[in-house]
Order: sequence, then structure tokens, then C-alpha cells
Amino acid sequence: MLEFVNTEFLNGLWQFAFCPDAEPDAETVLNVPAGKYKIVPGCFDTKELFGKHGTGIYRRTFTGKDWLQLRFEGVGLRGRVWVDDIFLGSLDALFAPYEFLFNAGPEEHEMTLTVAVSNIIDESDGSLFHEFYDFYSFGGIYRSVSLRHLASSDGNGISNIKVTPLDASTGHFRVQVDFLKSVQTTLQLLLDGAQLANLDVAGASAVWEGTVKGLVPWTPEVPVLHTVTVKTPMDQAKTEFGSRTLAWNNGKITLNGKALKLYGLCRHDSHPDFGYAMSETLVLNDLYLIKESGCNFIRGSHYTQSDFFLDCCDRLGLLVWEESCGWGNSGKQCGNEVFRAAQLDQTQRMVERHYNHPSIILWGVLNECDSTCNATREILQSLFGLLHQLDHSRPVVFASNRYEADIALDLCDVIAFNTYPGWYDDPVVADGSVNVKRRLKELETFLSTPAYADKPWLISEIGAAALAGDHSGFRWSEEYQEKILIEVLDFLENSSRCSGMSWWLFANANTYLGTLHILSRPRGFNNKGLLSEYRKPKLAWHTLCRRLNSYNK
Ligand code: ADA
Repeated sequence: MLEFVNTEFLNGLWQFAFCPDAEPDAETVLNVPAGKYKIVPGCFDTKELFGKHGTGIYRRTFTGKDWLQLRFEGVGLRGRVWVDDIFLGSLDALFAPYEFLFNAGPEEHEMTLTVAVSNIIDESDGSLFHEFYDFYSFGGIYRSVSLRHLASSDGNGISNIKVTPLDASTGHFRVQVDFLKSVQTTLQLLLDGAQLANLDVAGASAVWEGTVKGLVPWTPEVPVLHTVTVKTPMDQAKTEFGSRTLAWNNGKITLNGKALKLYGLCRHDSHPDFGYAMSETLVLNDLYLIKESGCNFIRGSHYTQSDFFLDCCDRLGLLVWEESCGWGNSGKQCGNEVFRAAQLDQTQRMVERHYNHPSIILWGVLNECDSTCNATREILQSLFGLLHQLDHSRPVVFASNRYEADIALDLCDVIAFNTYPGWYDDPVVADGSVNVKRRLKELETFLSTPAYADKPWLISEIGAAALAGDHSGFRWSEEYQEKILIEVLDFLENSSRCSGMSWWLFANANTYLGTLHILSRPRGFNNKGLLSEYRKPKLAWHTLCRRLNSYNK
């Protein structure tokens, strides 16, 4: 994680008021009496406000002077921020990090921070969240809030450090230091606490590139992290990174020259009791479960992940697909200019913030967008263009459910299919067998044609729902889910074309029990987890652990 000096967290108890069915104006927000308290990070509608829509008004005080920077790591569905009665700006994209720089004046004093957070679903085409998405619209300040006290008199300081590993075999890497504004200064770079270089800075960024002999590489098996510290006369910041070489060609993704076979799970960062504000203990517990199952890969579906989650993946050697928020967006929506701008903005925020995490091996966008339309092809072109411009070092991808009819596969560095043979498509045939392998073979043949043969292929989703305790053997039973999983693992073991999978889903996750999903989402959960929503294993979990751990022996 990127860490700045003189930064304090504003987490803990905040005053709280709820305005049902409304997004009140500034006057109301700033004057409404706050009769309750809520915890930040937290979702306000997991318990007594469950199912209610409206605006949660959060308030607390802090002290400071001169230039300050407020940082929100993730708020949803959207928020507005005031310091005293000054409007600082909006938090438009759920799960995305935002920063606000402001001058509090020369005297140290107490200020009131007010954040109005709405969980009312905006159904306009430009919106980043819709009711048809298959994950619940919990509202709240669900990730950390922090306050940075800048030492400079002009509001300048370090804004980012981006470390790009260029060749892990030689220890060649590049460091780019960005500033909030253009500056003339000197800068000291340290690697793991030891002097690396001194640079003169004239402009809004400075770059160092070089080779450090003996720099220990990052691998999933031995995930060694290094720290780059940047010191200027007025500021200091540091970040961890891992030295690893990622490449994608000839149908393979390679890490440090070795072809990857990814065995993984899609995961929602959610829990029925806490929504999207899972405690660090719960997140770490999930990651140990995944690591110990023998998996080496997680698809962070379907939004920007938390810093803590990524810090843990870096340390545990788990590989990550991180994607910005989108779900089944239509061609009409993809062609909407507001939607396009919002997608570009949230994707940039994700990449700028998480650039240094060695665990991230794929940048994803727009899960299951309608990639049979020209408008969708165009937005994908824009998003992939942005991603390539921000980061040359990672492949770009989106999870397609249009397969042979997709008109955007050529744009991807890695092709990924969400496919549900045996569940939505081709369920059980008469003799009780499922058609999973047949469909996967068809996709394999399609992707072995010259147009696609060079692009690595992932099964980004495949799965079946199981209601814990149903042992009938029919669809919805634990046994049926296990049957599908076994077919997928059999296929993967024998396919040299497919680079791996992320099974849908790690643990059951809250979604809607509305008219849209009522027949397929019993209890208001997506039940395709290998674990229950409280992380209790279903039969297939044990099978996965047994199979994957046997590969490592
Ligand atoms: C899709 C989607 C997931 C989930 C899944 C399912 O592939 O990407 O978010 O909704 O289907 O369970 O049907």
C-alpha cells in the first residue's frame, strides 16, 4: 500500500442520521440532527435499515490547519462531502478511491466533516450501478477514511509512487514519483531503507530507472516484497512492490518465465452481517481459506478491491484479477457518454491506486457487457486504451458471456469466458451426466483458430448453485455442484490451451430477492459459493481442496 507521512485515520464512531427515500440538499444535510452513531468503515443498511433506501448522513470532527488531504477508500452507492459548510466534492463511483485537497487556514482548529451517502439506485443509463446487478446495493462508508496533513505552504506534495518491475531476472525496475503540482525540488529514493538515488525534480513527476543486483524476485511460492521510500524536503511516502516479470503471448500467461495455470475463485468482498465492510480479520480468514485450498488465483468480482485485500494477496502469493465495476451492461448503456466517462474515471482511480501490487496480474472491466454491439466494442477500446496507457506491464481482459458471437475478443490481451454448462446451459442430460466438458471443448476449439490462438484463455466463471444441506443429488444439491466442479477440474488438467479458471463463487453473497432474481436466488443470496455466506464448506469445497492440494505434492 502507498503510505504518506503525517496521515491519520478517521475511522471509528461517526454521528449518523438517515433520511428515508431522499437525497436531501446541502442545507438539510448540514443541519439534520444526528441522533445515532455508525462505525466507519461500515454499511448502514445491513441490520436495522436493511432493505431501506435513502441517504445516510455521517458526521465527525477533526483538527488541522493549512493544506489537508482527505482520502476516501470506498463509499457506495455514491456520496457528497463537506468540511464545515464548504462542499468538497462528490464520490461518484462505488468502491473507488477519492482524494480531496483543501486549505483549512493558518490556525489549528476543529472542523466538521459531513458525508451524505445515498443507497438509492439511479437507473439512468449513465449510472455505474443497477438493480439488475447480481450483488446487493449496500450503502455506507465501507472503506477507510484518512486525513493527510501536508507540510508545504502551497499544497504540494507527493501524489503517487509507481514502481514498474521491468526484468525480475536482473533486478531492473523503474520508479516514477508524481507530485500534486509542478515543483522544483530534490528527492531521495531508498530501497528497503538503503540509499538508491538522489534526483533533481523540475515538473510534476520524476523518474528513476536502473538495476539492483540481487533483488529477490516475487513469486507466488516466495512472495518477497521490497519497499521504495521517497523523501523530499517537505514530504515523505513509501510503497511496497514485488519484482516479477509478467508476459502474455503464445496462448500463455507467464510469470518469471513460467507458464501459469490458474486455479482460482471469484470472490465478492461481502458478508451478510457487514456488507462490503468486512473486517480485516474476516478478509484475512477468507484469504487463508483460499490459499490453503490450493488455489493460486482470485478474481475480485466485480469492483475495485480494498488496499488491505491486495496487501494480503501480495504477502500470501495469491494472484489477482482486479476489475472496475460493471455488470451485464447493455449496448445502449455502453454507448452513453456519461457512463463511458464514469467507467474511464473509476478504472483510472483503480489503476493509479493499485499499480504497485505484485499480486495483480490482470486488469478487468465491464463484466458480461453486451459485447455483440458496436457501442460496447467502442467503450472497451477506450477502456483498454486507457489501461495500456496507464500500465504496459499487465494484460487487459473482460469476462465475456457472448463466446462465438462476441465482436470484441480481438481487443483483449487475455480472453475470458463466463460459461455455465450444466447450470444455465445444457443442464443434465437423460443419463444424469452433465455436458460441461463438451462445451469447454467447443470453446477450446473455437479459441484454437488462428484469430485467437495466441491469446491466453481463462474460464473467468463457471459454477452451479448448491443449497447447503441439500443432498438430493439433483440441481441445487451439494452433490450436483460437486459433479460440475469435478468436470471442470478434469478438463483443466487435460487442457494445455486453457490457462485456468476462477470458479463462480468462493462464498455465497448477498443479492436481490426481487422480481428479477426470485427463482434463481433463493434466500436473497447467490448460492453458487463453495462455502456458505458464513464460510461453512459445502461438499465441493472439500473436493477442490483435495484435488488442488494433490497437484502440489
Ligand atoms: C454471471 C455474473 C455473476 C453472477 C453469475 C450467476 O456470470 O458475472 O456476477 O451473477 O452470472 O450466478 O449467474
